[in-house]
Amino acid sequence: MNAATPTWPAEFAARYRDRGWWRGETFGGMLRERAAAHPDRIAIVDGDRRLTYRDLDERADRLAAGLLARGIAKGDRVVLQLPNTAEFFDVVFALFRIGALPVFALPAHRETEIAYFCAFAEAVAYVIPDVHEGFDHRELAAKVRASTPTLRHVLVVGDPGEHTALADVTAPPVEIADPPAPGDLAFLQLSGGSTGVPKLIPRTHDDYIYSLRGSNEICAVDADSVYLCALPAAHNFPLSSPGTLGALYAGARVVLCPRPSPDVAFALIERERVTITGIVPPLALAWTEAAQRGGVDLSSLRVLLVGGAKFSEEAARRIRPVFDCTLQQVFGMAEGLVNYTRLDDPEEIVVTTQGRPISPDDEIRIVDDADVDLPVGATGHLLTRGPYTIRGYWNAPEHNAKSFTADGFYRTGDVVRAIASGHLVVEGRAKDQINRGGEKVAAEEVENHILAHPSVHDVAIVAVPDPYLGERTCAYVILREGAAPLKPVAIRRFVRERGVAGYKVPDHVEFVDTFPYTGVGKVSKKDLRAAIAAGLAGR
Ligand code: AMP
Ligand code: DBH
Repeated sequence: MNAATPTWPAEFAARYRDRGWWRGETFGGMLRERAAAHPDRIAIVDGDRRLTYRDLDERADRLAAGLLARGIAKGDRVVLQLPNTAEFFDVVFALFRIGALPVFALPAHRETEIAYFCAFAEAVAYVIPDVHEGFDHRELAAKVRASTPTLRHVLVVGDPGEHTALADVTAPPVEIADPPAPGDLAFLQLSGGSTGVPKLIPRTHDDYIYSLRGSNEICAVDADSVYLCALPAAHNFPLSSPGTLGALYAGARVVLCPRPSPDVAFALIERERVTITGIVPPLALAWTEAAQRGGVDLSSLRVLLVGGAKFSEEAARRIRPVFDCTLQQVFGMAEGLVNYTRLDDPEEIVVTTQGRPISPDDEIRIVDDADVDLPVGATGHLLTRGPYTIRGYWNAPEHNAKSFTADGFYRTGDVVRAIASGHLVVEGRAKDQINRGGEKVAAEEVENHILAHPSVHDVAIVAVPDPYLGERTCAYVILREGAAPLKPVAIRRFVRERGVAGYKVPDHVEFVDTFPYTGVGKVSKKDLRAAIAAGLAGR
């Protein structure tokens, strides 16, 4: 940890150890133990490839040795942008072993985001596929490398082009002189964010492994489980709730799904006898419709986790009858706190709440705008502190002053209420973010891109309701005086060409003459949303 990245005060760390939450494990040690205990069990299924725990352990060792030989060392940051393939796990465990920190980019990220992650994290390496979903990551990497002085290595899964093939980086295993300690950082996860630039989330081996162990217990993941990784593997939900890492911790089998569409996912569920998976609400709708059409055997599925965005009660009610399995709602965040409905909760709780925290030591406060605690049942801002919730973002003192209370509670930006059992119901959001079916879009980040357009005077991004995604983004744009009229598509193209993830390109663009302003002259998103609802924004 560095000085600008706050961590748990000593008395909290001592309590979390005393209570047995932090057990002094590391990811490198965990894989070594599993490989010793059951070397021939299958750990990862990727298409026709089946890696045993021994294979994964050996591949991580050889890659760790190769990375060390190239000068990648403990504490170094490595931006990782791989799709759902076995190599994702090779790289992650190799880095865990040497104590270098993966920075978990998503496959959808483009040049602007990647360049930012590399520069901000001062990354020494960037790991990519050659071409994924028609996009050549090698070209992007060449541009980012040219503009990022710290970036010494671009490692490519597949044809490396001008870069280095990951396959050529392996070396005979070596003893690692200075392996990471359980309290050390394991990786940097990305925040969905609500500000102009994404923030990096520092997670330790001890805290993250605790969240895996807790999740496994709550979701009944054991050595006989088969977890389908349907969402992008780097995302915190499929990584840890209980996710691929939870499954590997349990000695279970991880099946990698290249695409989450029902045809691809259902074929894998049938073939591999998948017992548990996690998806976002729009996928849950698509899967429910497809499952009702029948024709595939989904009988192995015991638990379907749905989270990342609010799952509607009506859709939730359809899960058990259609899939003949238990729905678990999950409300989590990469910053830490994860809530689950329990497997033995009454159906009414399962379909109407977003679950309760993993840990008895997760502290939950629900407060008003002045940080005053509200009575149970009242709706307010969710603040939280606990054994796997960060105390601050990586190197972001100004953000931290706003995002955390003086005594270390994380301001989630979510608006919730609790019921007597402690289950939380997500009622809304105070942060300036659009949740596009689980994909988070920071309004300010996209607004800044649109403001760079020479014809744009001002812009406000707001969420508009959508039956499938829950929310979509709408950019309300005021053009400069005298600027020639633009079509919405010109704004969309402009944003896309600035090199950002496709899901950040506004779904709708509306040109208006004025915005509703607040008393202090800021755009009132609240009024803008109300205007949209009334169908008369700015006109
Ligand atoms: P991120 O910061 O990208 O990790 O996203 C975490 C945020 O996603 C939370 O703070 C919530 O706003 C939202 N979220 C996650 N799961 C749910 C859920 N089940 N219901 C409603 N919102 C959710
Ligand atoms: O949305 C999320 O970030 C999320 C959802 C469910 C998450 O991080 C998690 C579970 O761990």
